[in-house]
Amino acid sequence: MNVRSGGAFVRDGVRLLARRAVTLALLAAVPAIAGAAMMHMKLSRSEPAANSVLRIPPKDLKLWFTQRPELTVTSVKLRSGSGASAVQRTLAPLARAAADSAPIVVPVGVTLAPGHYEIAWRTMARDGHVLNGIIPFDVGSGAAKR
Ligand SMILES: [Cu+2]
Repeated sequence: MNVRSGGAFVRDGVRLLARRAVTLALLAAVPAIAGAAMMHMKLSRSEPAANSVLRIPPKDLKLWFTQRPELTVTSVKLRSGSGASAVQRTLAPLARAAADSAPIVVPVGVTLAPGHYEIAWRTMARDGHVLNGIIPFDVGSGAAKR
C-alpha cells in the first residue's frame, strides 16, 4: 500500500529535481576539474630514469617538467646506501637553460660507485604547488641491487 498526501508527492518531486540538478552540476564540473589537473606541473621524465640500471655513472642528473619550475626553491639530493651508512648530498648549483622545455641539470660532481641511489627532488610550480618525488636508480650491473 502506498498512500501519500499530495504535499509529500510534491516534496518528493522537488527532491528528485534537486538531485538531478546536483548530478548535472557534477557532470558539468568534471571537464573543468580534469582541465585544471592537466595544468598542474608534473615531472615528465628524468635521466637517469626511475628504476634504471646504468653501466656508466651519470655525470649529471636531469629533470624535465611539464612547466617551468621555480629554480630558486628547487632542491635535488642524492642518497646512497641505506640505514646508518646512508649518505645524502645536496647537489648544487642547479642550472637550466632558458627554454621552458629545458631540463634542470644537476652535476653529480663525483664518480658514483656501483650501488643503489635515490634522487630526492623538490620544487615548486609557478602556481605555488609544491611537488616532490624520489627517483631510484642503480649504477653497475643489476646484481648491485639490494
Ligand atoms: Cu598546480
